[in-house]
Amino acid sequence: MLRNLSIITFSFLMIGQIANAQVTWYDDESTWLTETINPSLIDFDNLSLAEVISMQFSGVTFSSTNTGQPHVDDADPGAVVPKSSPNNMRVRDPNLGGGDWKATLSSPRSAVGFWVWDLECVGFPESKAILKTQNGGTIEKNICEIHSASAGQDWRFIGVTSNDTIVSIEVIPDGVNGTSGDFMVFDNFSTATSIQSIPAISTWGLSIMIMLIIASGTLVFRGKTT
Ligand SMILES: [Ca+2]
Ligand SMILES: [Ca+2]
Repeated sequence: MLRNLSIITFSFLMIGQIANAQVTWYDDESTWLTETINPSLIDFDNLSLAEVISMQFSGVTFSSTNTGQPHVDDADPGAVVPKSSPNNMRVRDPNLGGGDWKATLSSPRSAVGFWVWDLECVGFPESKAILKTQNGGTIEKNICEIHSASAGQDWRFIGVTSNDTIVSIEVIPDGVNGTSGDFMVFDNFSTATSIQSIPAISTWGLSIMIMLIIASGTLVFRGKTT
């Protein structure tokens, strides 16, 4: 009976952990790097100019939503200088020159980071990222809450870590499919394993240990009464 109770408690502990995915957002790459291990960088620099960005990279598939059409672009004299040369990832939308994109992860990773050029939170304050985790559902974040003071033509880092495996991240500039909106360019997309996800494994171990102690206590108790 006691052992059954411990198994049930353990199961609830598992469900409780994965049903409450905790995420942390970062505006600074160096801080994000200290909270992650084994980062893997996609810099788009080995692709051809104007190439559609899709399935070229192991573990990550880029796709278009709302006609974002992520594709390769290079330096734009007087405006965009890639974060890493020669290429960046550009999106387009027939209505405004911007658009949104989605990165779907096929490898189990719990951290994502990327750089965005020309995020404007003055005038276009509602740009957002939509994060989906394996067991924790969908988490929406206004990226202007990460870079509230940003305005215009500079590179800004946006990172996130989770205690749950990340399935996908979608970025939607304010005004997509409207008559005007915030045009952006992206570069240096990274995935990693979040340190935040590692304590969960320790907690699982602790739960298993508690279950074993209770189970062994039950056996001792039974031994004394038979
Ligand atoms: Ca690049
Ligand atoms: Ca812009």
